Amino acid sequence: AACDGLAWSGLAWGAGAPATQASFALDMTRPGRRVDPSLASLSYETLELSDPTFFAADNHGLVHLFREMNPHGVLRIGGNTSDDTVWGGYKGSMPTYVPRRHGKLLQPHVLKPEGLQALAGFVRATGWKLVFGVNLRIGSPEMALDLAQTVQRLVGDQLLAIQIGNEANNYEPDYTAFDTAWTPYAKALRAAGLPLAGPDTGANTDWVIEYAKRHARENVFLSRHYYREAAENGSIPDMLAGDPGFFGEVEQIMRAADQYGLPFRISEGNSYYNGGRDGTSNVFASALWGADFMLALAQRGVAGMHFHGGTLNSVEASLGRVAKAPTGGDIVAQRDAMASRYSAIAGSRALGYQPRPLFHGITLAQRFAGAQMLPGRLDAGGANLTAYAAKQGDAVLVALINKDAQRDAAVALSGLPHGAKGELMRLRAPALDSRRDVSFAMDGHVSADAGGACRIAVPKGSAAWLRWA
Ligand code: BDP
Repeated sequence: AACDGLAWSGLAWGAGAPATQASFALDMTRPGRRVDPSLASLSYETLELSDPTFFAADNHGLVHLFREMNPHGVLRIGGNTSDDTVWGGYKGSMPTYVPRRHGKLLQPHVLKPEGLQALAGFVRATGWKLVFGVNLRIGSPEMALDLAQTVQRLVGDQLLAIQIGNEANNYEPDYTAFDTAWTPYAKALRAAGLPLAGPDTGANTDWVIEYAKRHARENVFLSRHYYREAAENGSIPDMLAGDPGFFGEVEQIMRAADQYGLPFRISEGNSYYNGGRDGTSNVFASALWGADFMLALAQRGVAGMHFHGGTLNSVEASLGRVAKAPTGGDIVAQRDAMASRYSAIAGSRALGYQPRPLFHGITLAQRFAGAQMLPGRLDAGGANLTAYAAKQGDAVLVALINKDAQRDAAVALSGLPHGAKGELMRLRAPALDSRRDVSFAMDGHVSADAGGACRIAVPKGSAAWLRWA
């Protein structure tokens, strides 16, 4: 059929091995969740604000990549360094405070007003909304209020919420202790009319549910973090195997979120904590992981996924470590070395910025923004293949993500609008461990037959995105 010929053209197939036969049958009759336009979002350390030229309106390269990723994104500022930071604009007294990371005593970072002013300009230039984290660990609601009010004054309507504390599960013994520490902050911030979100816990689903029960009315969204594992345990096969257990937790949280009418956001996360894993978090496999992860979240109704990243310096500092960036190589390698392992964006103001492989996976999933997810029946034929579909106005979207390192897949799609014309984009790279030469680009047109069927080739370690008009 015409559909086969076009879809299969121009693809390099593996050495003779026959493709795995897979099928994906769309069900147009039961539309599911609507994908929030802010699905593709980012998270950065508070320490990033110590360089007021980084998040700045005239840091054009960074502004451009944010806008390219998502014109409706949300920037979350926080991480460990939010709880290690004192607000330089605060004139009152505060408790004596010595942050500790991995047993090491640290000097608190001082956030200067210039950093916040520049951030406000960056937020305006990108059109992104802002979620800003204040220091809970220090136990000073007064300082947090002063900081949050300053943020609100500078950022205005683009301030989506203030979060209180980062992963308090790492320093409070239990939920009750967290709630007790959180309450005076929340009272002060609410009294000043500031919007709140939380609990921004690392991995405690029960905290999110308890928080929803107690505080739903005081919050604009619910949040927790996600990392698959520690960097030491990371690998490409492990990352691409997926994490089905986590989606069970997402479904539990979504039941509470729906009950209380609040959106749920993964306010920070990435493949592997402890800064990400070199050769895994920063190679092409992470693009397939990221696209699949975002769409699996969107299908369950999660409003936003904030990929954590930023400079190597600030992420290493968040772990109580000092960065030693490798030097040398061409400009691409030099920019790559500036960024934390899992960052979706690499580079610096002086060297220029460039998308990491993950960035391209994020933009694939973000093409579902505003669409309504559709259920489908997938028979992956034994390959590590995932499939998603959605309705976007009159168009139907399909994503086919072949995370398999060995098996090319031939996917028989059915249930498409009869005779529909489709455009095909492919996300690919020379290999799963490629650090560069990743592309997400148009690869021609395909049309469904009179019965609404079409076969699409998805080579191993690649993804296809289709839009049927
Ligand atoms: C999270 C912290 C963040 C770290 C990250 C990591 O919030 O500050 O950079 O882990 O370990 O728990 O990579």
